[in-house]
Amino acid sequence: MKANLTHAGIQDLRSVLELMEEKGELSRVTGEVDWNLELGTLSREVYRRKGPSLLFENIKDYNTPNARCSKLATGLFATNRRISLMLGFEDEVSNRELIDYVIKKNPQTIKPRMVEDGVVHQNVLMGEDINLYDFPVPHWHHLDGGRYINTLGAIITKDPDTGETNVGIYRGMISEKDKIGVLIVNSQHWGHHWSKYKERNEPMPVACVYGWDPIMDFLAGSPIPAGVCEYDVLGAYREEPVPLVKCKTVDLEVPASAELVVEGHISTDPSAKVLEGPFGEFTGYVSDIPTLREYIQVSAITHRDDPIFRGTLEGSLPGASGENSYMSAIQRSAIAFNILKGQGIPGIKDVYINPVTNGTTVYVQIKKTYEGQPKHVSAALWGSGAAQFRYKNVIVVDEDIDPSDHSAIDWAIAYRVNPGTDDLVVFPGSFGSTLDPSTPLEDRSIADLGSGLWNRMLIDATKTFRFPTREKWGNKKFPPTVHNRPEDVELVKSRWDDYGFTNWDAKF
Ligand SMILES: Cc1cc2nc3c(=O)[nH]c(=O)nc-3n(C[C@H](O)[C@H](O)[C@H](O)COP(=O)(O)O)c2cc1C
Ligand SMILES: [Mn+2]
Repeated sequence: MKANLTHAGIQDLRSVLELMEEKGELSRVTGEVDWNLELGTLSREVYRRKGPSLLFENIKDYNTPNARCSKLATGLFATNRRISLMLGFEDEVSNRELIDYVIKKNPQTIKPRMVEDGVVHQNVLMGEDINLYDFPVPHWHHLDGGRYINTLGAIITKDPDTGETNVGIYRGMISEKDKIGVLIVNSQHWGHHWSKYKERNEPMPVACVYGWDPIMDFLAGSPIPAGVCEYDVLGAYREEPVPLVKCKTVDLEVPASAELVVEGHISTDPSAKVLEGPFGEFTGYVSDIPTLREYIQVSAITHRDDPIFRGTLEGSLPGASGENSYMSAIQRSAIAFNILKGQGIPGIKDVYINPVTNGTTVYVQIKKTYEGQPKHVSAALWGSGAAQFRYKNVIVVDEDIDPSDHSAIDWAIAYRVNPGTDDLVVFPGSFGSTLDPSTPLEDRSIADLGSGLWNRMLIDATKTFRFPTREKWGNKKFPPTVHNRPEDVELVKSRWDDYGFTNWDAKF
């Protein structure tokens, strides 16, 4: 299936919602739904049933004629078919085709273009008019510390030294009508910027963009290398420059046809803190406790007429993974592929991530030509900045094992791994996730360590080259498997209709 390379027609969130509706991938929720827990609960139940993306049109307290914002879109990424459509394919393509497309596009760039004005500035609110509670931000999950406004918002910041812009997704919770509490992890790109603003003792300007071409979110939620602006990569995906407008109160640029933008600053005053957390995280576990953290002091809100808020229920659970999980599985596989190729490791055949781990576990299929190759793979992945929060477990398999087939993986681990040898390698004290509940709390303290610490694991489930060859195994180091010989299969196939099976009408 060919990608529609011009990505034509997708200029904003609305055109994607239309596309999804046309393709039977969007359901409007017309009955009243409460933003308070009901909307999140319903989202989970829709994920569990592999249901459509949703446009909520009747949200409690926001369904009055004078409501500033009455709609919320969610679930746009929660299947590979929807990701395929969003990237411009006509219908669902295979996991591998998606990954190949992303591998090709992620390293490309086209610079954005500035435009004078855009519909994002149809409404500009400042001063007393600023009220985040005017927007139907859900209290997604009962264990969340509050209403998380930043779940699928693209957060824009600039490097104060180089002026480079970064676009990333980082959680944020409404704490007052003009304050969003945030969790800044130093190793994330806005964290790099934040460290520099702190050194300068200057507040960091921030813009939060909700609802635009979803490829923006697809890239903002993924580790595009530091110093590469996600807007530039987005331009390459669209094959045209991203049209940006200047913000009203901060020196930052946002897409001209975004639904909603919140502008503000994060103060470097150590006493400027609000309570943030806990949050139902991507791991499927609730993380941390209410903690005093930095906040975005809102200086302006701008939005289109009749804006559509964009957000998502976070948290992967077996059988009920959401948007972040699906998009991460594709992006993190493609990024791993690019890292391995970039390191010049030969024989990389496939990379697979099951959405439920968001990339915490990654399977790499290789054509093995040297014994140290699986270690070469894990070292390259763990040495990359993209390993923040990801690639904790690296499982390397041979060519005959389909990395997306769990029965094949289980078989390889059962019979190609000899625990107690270097088939199983643990790399302790590496940088890692602050959110993994299997890691002790003291190793997850951002305040003390700047980031999390992770013990990482390689399972080398490839056939070892260390055994001697044996003549009766055809001069191989491993015995032959009991797969049928092709010539025997041919015989059975040719005689299939003669066997006279009763009660079974299978065709060969
Ligand atoms: C829905 C969603 C929510 C996310 N929430 C957070 C978050 O709260 N904190 C965080 O550090 N990363 C979060 N991420 C992951 C980051 O977006 C990801 O690491 C990305 O690479 C950050 O951008 P950067 O590489 O430019 O720093 C989230 C991703 C998605 C898709
Ligand atoms: Mn970045």
